[in-house]
Amino acid sequence: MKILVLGVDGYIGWTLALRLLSHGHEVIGADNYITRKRVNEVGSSSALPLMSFGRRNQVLKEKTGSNITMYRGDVSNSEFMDRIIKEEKPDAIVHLAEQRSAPYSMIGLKQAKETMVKNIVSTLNLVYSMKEHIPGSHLLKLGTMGEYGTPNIDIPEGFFEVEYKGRKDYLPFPKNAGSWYHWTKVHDSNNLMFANKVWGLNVTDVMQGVVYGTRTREIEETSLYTRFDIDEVWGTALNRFCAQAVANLPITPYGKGGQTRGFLSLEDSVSCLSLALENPPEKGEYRVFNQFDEHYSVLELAEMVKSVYEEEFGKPADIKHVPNPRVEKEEHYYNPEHEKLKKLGYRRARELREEAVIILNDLAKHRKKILRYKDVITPRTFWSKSKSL
Ligand code: USQ
Repeated sequence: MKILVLGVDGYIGWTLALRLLSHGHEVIGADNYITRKRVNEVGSSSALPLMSFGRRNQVLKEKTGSNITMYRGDVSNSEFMDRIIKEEKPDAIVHLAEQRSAPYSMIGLKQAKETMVKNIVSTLNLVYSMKEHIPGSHLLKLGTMGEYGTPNIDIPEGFFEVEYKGRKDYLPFPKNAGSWYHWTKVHDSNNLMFANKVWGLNVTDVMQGVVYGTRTREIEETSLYTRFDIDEVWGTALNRFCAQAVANLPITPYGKGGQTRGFLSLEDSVSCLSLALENPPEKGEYRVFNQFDEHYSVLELAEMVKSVYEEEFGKPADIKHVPNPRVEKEEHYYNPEHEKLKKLGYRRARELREEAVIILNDLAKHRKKILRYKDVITPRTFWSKSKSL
C-alpha cells in the first residue's frame, strides 16, 4: 500500500513509518517540525538524542534500502494538504499531525486558539481533499481516550445502544473531554462522522490511551531514535516517571494519583495502527477503536517505576504527591471496552515491567542530558489559572 503519514517527525509518526516500511509499504510523510520548536520554547528538548528528519531518513536508506518521501509544510494550509493528496493519491492516510499536548492547550488563549484552529482545520482540509481526489481511500485518524472523559459507567468503542423514554437508538457515546486539546479531538470525531455520513468516507477513528516507551523493534541504534519528551508540557505520565527516577527527582503523581487512564507501549501503538491500516474498514464505514492495552492509576504506575528502579537497578526512587495542576477527578470508576483490535489480532508485545526496564536502561545512558532539563519537569501549567490573553 501507499500510505501517507501526516506528522511523520513525531513520537508515533516516525516509529509508525519505520514499521510500515518494514512491512513493505511505500511511505510518504509530511511534517512542519513544529513540535521540535514548541518543545524548545518551553526550555526543553527530547531526552534521547534526536537527529534531524533528513539525517534519520538518510540513515534509514543506508540501513534498509528504502526511506520516506518527505513533504515539509503545515497541513492546516489547505493548498499544501491538497498538493500532497493530488500528487501522491495514497491508499491510506494516517493523520497524526495535530497539536498533541493537553497542558500546552491550557497555557492561555493564544495556545488554546492555536490548538483549536490547527487541529480542527487540518482534519477539515484533509476530508475535503480526500473527497475530491481519493474518495475510496482510508483515513486513520488519531483521536484520544480522553474524548470520553471518566464517566461513572462502562465506555463502549464509540457507539452504544441507549433507551430513553421507552425508545431505543444506537448513538455515539457522550464525550466529556478534560482540556482544550482533548476537546479538539471530540470536534474532529464529530466532523469525521459527518464527512462519513454525507460523502461515505472510509474512516477509522482511534481513541488512543497514553503511550509510553523509548523504542520499537525497528530502533536498534541512537541515530534512528524517535523523540522522547519529559517536561511538564510535552512529556506524559509514565515516560516522565521513568525520567524522574533516573534523574533522582521525585516521581510526581498529581494529587491523590487515583486518576486512571488506558496506557499502551509505543511498540503496541504502532502494531495497532499497522493492523488497522492492513485491515481497513468496509466501504463507507466509520469505525471507532479504543486503543490501549491496560488501564492503571497514575499512582500504580509511579509505584511500579519505583519498584523496578529499586529492584532491578539497585537505586533508590521517591514518590511525591504534588498539587494537581489539572482540573480532573482523582478517584473514579474507569472501565472502557477494547476488544476490536484484539479481534484483528493485536497482542501486547511485552509486560509493563519489562518495558519499564527498557525505558529506564535507555534513559540511564542520557542521565546528564535529563538533568539539564530538570527545571522544566515540575508542573507549572495550571488548568484553572490559564492566562486570558
Ligand atoms: N499525570 C501525573 N503526573 C505527571 C504527569 C501526568 O499524575 O507527572 C497524570 C495527569 O494528571 C493525568 C494523567 O497522568 O491524569 C495523564 O496525563 P498525561 O500527561 O500522561 O497525558 P494526557 O495529558 O492525558 O495526554 C496524553 C497525550 C495526548 C493523548 C492522551 C491520551 O499527550 O496526546 O491524547 O495522553 S488520554 O490520556 O487517554 O486522553
